[in-house]
Order: sequence, then structure tokens, then C-alpha cells
Amino acid sequence: MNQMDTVKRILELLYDRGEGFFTMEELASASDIDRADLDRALDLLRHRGHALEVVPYRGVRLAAPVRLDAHLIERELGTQRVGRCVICFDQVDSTNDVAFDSARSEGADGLGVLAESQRRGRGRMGRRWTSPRRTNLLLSVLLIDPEGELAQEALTVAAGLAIAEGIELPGVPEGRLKWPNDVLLDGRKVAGVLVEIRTVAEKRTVVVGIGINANASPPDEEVDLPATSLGREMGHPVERTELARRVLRRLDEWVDRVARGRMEELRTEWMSRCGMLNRRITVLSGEERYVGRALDISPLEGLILECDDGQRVHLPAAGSTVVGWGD
Ligand code: BT5
Repeated sequence: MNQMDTVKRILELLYDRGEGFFTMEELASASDIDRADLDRALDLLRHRGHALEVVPYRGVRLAAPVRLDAHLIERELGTQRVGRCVICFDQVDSTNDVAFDSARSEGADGLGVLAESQRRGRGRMGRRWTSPRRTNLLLSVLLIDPEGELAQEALTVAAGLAIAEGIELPGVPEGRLKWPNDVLLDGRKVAGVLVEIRTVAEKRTVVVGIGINANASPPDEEVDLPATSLGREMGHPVERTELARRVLRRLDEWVDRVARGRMEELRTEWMSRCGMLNRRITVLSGEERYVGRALDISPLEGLILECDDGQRVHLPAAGSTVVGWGD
């Protein structure tokens, strides 16, 4: 094994042991190296950004929260497209921008970009997405789509579903979807989706940006809709590596369905998780304000609303926000 493989092997061993310790002897023997090489490998792990907790007579373990690491996320991920390659950063402006910047690289389709923090994390329509360092998941997935198979409308819905399924953990209430791009737990926002489309090297390029509050959420006075985190719902911190893997796997399946045009599955699943149907809602779409009953969701055409004056309108996800809902 070369030195890099040794470091990865040690990282796997420590990660898999969770909160348990490894004695130095045990770790050296499990990774088939001598003590001097182990010390060098642990230094390299620290250099890679991992904090280690070393306790006399007990040994070593990864300090919580475990830093997001591409190797741990990619390991036996088993996806076809989404997350085939993953990169993790400490700080970026926006993971969506990094994903777009990577679009010209060979084999970039499906790339997953994660960051521990963002200087300019964004929501839709110029809004901000905030997340304290090393607490949450900030993830963007790059999809090169020259044939235009991945409609923005459908991908937004698909990403919401992937999140709702990926966060199904013990103690977490069922994730409900608020059209077009929010995932809520008991009415509080736990995640948001920002799908952006640009042309890069003459190819249609889509980035699915996902922010999930794993362990921290902004206070009510700082947000339009009250927020929550998975950790708050569960009563203990959530390990983010496994969470990222769950969401990437679910997104892989949903992106595949969208690419194959299996919209009915998308619609059915979405409807079963949507808390808004048949309720009277107020939607801001572009400059207009619409009030009426939500009749249906079309993964390609958006929300179908029966306005109070009897008129039916199709509202696209892009540029629309539900600002109020009643019975
Ligand atoms: C969204 O926009 O919900 C899309 C959020 C997408 C964020 C991800 S993080 C990775 C990737 N890189 C990026 O730069 N962005 C994506 P929108 O529906 O416009 O909601 C934005 C609003 O949510 C803000 O105006 C705040 O009121 C609220 N907000 C901001 N941070 C929040 C958080 N952590 N949790 C809950 N609400 C938040």
C-alpha cells in the first residue's frame, strides 16, 4: 500500500469505529504498518483537516464533528451517476459555483461538491442561505445535460424528494414538501433546493444545490419561515457523512427517473409528501400575487392553481414562492 492508501485505510478504520477508540498498537496492526509509519499517517490525516482525539491509555479516535471527507462519502456509495466523484472543501463562495466551474473537466457529470462553509451561500431570487461552519450539509451536484432531459421544474421536485427520503431517520418527523423547493418538518424548514442552469462549453449544464440543516438552523427572527435541524428533532447531533451518502443515493435514483421521463412516479411521490394540495394558498410568482386552491402539481409545468375568480393558472417553480396557506 502506498502512503495515501494507508491514510485512507486508517481513516476508514477510525470512522467505522465511531466514538470508540483504537489503541495505537491495534491501529498499526489493523493497517499493517509499524508505529513510526502510523505516526506519519496520523499527521497526514490531520493535514487533511481531520481532528484527532488522543487519550492516554485509550488511544485515538476522530473528534466530533467528523470533517466531511470525499473518500468516506465515495466509499461503496454504489450510485450510477450522482456522486461518482466527490470533492470536499473547507470554505467556498458557493458550492453551486464550484460545481459550474468544474463542468469543463473530463468526467465531471455527477460530480458532488461539498463544503464546510460558504461565504456567499445563496437561495433563490437573490436570497441568502446561511450555515455555521462544520454543522450542516452544503452540497451541489453537477449534471451535464446536452440533450435537455433534466427539466428544472422536475429536478427541483426530485431533489426535494431525495432529501425527504434521505433524512428519514429515527426521531425525525416525516419530511413534507412545500412547493417548489422547501423540505419541512412539522412546518419548519429543514432543507432547501436551488437548481441552476447555465451553458458551459456549449452544453446545457445543471447544478442541483442542496442545503440541509443537519445540526444547526437559523433563529426564527432571521428567516422568512421558521427553521429546524435534524439534530434538534432527534435530540442529538447527526453524523453528516452518512447523511450525505443517503441523500446522494436517493438523488441518483430520482435523477435517473427524471432523465428517463418517468414523471408519473415523481408526481405520485411528490403528491404524497406535499402538504399543500387542496388548500388555499397565496403565491408570489414574478411580479404577480395569486390566491387560490392548489389543485395539482405537474413535474414539468409547475403548480396548478384554481384562483378565487375561477381561473386556472400554471405557475412555474422558477420565480414562485408560496407566502401563505390556510385550510
Ligand atoms: C432555498 O432558497 O431554500 C435554496 C437553498 C439552497 C442552498 C444550497 S447550499 C448548497 C448550494 N450552494 C448555494 O449557494 N446554495 C445551495 P429559498 O427558497 O430562496 O430560501 C432562502 C430563504 O431561506 C432565506 O431568505 C432565509 O429566510 C431562509 N434560510 C436561509 N438559511 C436557512 C437555513 N439554513 N435554514 C432554513 N432557512 C434558511
